[in-house]
Amino acid sequence: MEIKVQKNIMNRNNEIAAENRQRFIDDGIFTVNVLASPGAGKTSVLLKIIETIDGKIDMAILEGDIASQIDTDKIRKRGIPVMQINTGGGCHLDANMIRVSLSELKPAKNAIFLIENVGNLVCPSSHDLGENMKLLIASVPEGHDKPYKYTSMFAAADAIILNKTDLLPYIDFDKEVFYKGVHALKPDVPVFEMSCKTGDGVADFVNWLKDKRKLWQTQHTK
Ligand SMILES: Nc1nc2c(ncn2[C@@H]2O[C@H](COP(=O)(O)OP(=O)(O)O)[C@@H](O)[C@H]2O)c(=O)[nH]1
Ligand SMILES: [Mg+2]
Repeated sequence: MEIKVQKNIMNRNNEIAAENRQRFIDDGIFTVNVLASPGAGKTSVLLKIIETIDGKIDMAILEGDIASQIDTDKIRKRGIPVMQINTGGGCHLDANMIRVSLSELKPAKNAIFLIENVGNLVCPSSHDLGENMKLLIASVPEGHDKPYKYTSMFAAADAIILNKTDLLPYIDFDKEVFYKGVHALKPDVPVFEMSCKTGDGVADFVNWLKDKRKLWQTQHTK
């Protein structure tokens, strides 16, 4: 019985995700679902993207957290439309939360819409939001073994950022082991090494993101 209820919930989530996806196509909104464990650097990466885009493309941000407005306050200071969803204990965002946020945020046509999901490497990977891509942020202090332990999350990622590379000299992080684990799950996934502290790797990633958006717009929008 419980399994049936769960199946119905997932079916409904997927229906709403499909509606969100259509809305994104209709309005040319390129949507990125940002996934990571707590503290990996999701908000820091969003701030770097905002800084690099520098107002040249409209943006909107949705912040998902169990509690608090902390991340929303950081984004709001940059003058970008932002909304906070507190799940009150829920470990992931769902498609309906995105639908509700769209009517409040009203992202501009052709905007980049970044969704910071709740920090964990388990549940968010299995909930389609209607996004164009899942961006996974791993970070050096978490260790090189994470692709071996959180396989569904790494397998679901369309792109991976390895953040906090400024800490590589201080932490036993074996990049070769990390990349081997990543590529065993997804041989072609792009991986961007980045430090939000020094800014290394930010421009390369944002250029790639802009190219992805352009390609998607030519393929999917009128
Ligand atoms: N050394 C270092 N610290 C970072 C980097 N990126 C983020 N941080 C720090 O890591 C902590 C968590 O970052 P935050 O962006 O809030 O992570 P989130 O919980 O995934 O949104 C903060 O103290 C950041 O300043 C980085 O590239 N290098
Ligand atoms: Mg955050």
